[in-house]
Amino acid sequence: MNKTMDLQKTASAVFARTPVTDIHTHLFDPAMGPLLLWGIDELLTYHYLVAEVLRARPELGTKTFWAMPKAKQADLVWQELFVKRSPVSEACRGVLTVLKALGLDAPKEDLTKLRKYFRAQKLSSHVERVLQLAGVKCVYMTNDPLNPSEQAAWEKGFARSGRFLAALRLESAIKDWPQGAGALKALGYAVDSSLSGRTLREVRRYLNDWVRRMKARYLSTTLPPEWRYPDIHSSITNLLVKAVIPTARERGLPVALMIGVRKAVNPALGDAGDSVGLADLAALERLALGFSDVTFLVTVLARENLHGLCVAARKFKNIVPFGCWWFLNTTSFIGEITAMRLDLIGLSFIPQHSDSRVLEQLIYKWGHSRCVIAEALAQKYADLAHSAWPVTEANIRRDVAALFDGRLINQRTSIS
Ligand code: RAT
Ligand code: ZN
Repeated sequence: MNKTMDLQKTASAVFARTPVTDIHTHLFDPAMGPLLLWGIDELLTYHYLVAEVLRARPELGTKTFWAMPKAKQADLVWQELFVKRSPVSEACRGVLTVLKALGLDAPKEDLTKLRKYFRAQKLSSHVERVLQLAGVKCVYMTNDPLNPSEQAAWEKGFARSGRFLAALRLESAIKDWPQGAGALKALGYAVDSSLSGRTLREVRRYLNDWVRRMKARYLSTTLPPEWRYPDIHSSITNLLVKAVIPTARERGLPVALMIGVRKAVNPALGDAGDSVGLADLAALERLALGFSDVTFLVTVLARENLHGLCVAARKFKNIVPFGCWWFLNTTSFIGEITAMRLDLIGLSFIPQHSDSRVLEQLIYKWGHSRCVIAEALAQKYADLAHSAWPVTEANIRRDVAALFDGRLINQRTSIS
């Protein structure tokens, strides 16, 4: 590649042509029916925007907001955050990116017309179009067998789409034990609150059964900032260490840990009510050391933890940092985080996941991420060119594929 070559353009163009594997979303296989959220009302009532509209209307009671029908909530969000103010936040801009990509003229269309457009779509072709516009090859779902509607869909069975892969989510079963015990019992697992040997065996049986049934590719859970390892008094640590990790190891699957969320600090806000806290990464390092043949896909919620996570990954090859999670999924943070990861761990991380909850969000979450990740990569290639290292388009293609095709999920880590 000659020196005048515009690395930024090349990196962006390569990236635009590289289909990504989105390793964490809350989307569902279209065959699972209403579980897959899509359309303008869902986009506007995304919990990120709920938090923002309640700030715009501080006198409005949260209960009053939740009592409104979804379309009315969406009307309010549109009025307050798009009409009365400029929609500058990441989540607001995201809606505009989606509408533009779908060929809709947001400022000229009112919600009625936008609703009409979405109502006219046939879901199967709309899903394909959205994936194509987002440049996404396949997405991982977040699958919880203890969610009654999800359980019913799995038990009934459906023709799986190759685009929607499964990941078994663990909180409902193992967090705040023995809260999950009742639901496990109802499914026929002979657990009790004591975490005795039989209970652990039964939890493992539950995990094995559902990994098999869903063809789950990894097991995942969020963890609070207070999570520690070792910790003989903590039920979640005991369940992780004695049930989840042994099952993952036996089946050759990774465990995804999403650390640093403080759940329901403002319960009235529902999904929008969770907050952030600083994780103890020394606990993660001890876990990685103790289970050196298990891959841990790790994301953290606190910006202050990102550097420590890169350092931990340098020490433990079985830690794979992934994504810019939730409050860090904004263009300014993605740029900063990606540059730091490239500096510290080269190409051995998964730069982003979308966390989309509404189908069309794939378009903006990947659109916005692609721009800044391409910039961060281009800067690295410019540095290499400056050091007289030949940067070729083929090499850029190879690197971008390694970052985004999901291969790190399947990497095997041998015992140290
Ligand atoms: O980013 C989000 O939408 C959060 O509400 C959570 O879903 C988080 O990503 C999680 O998976 O718990
Ligand atoms: Zn999520």
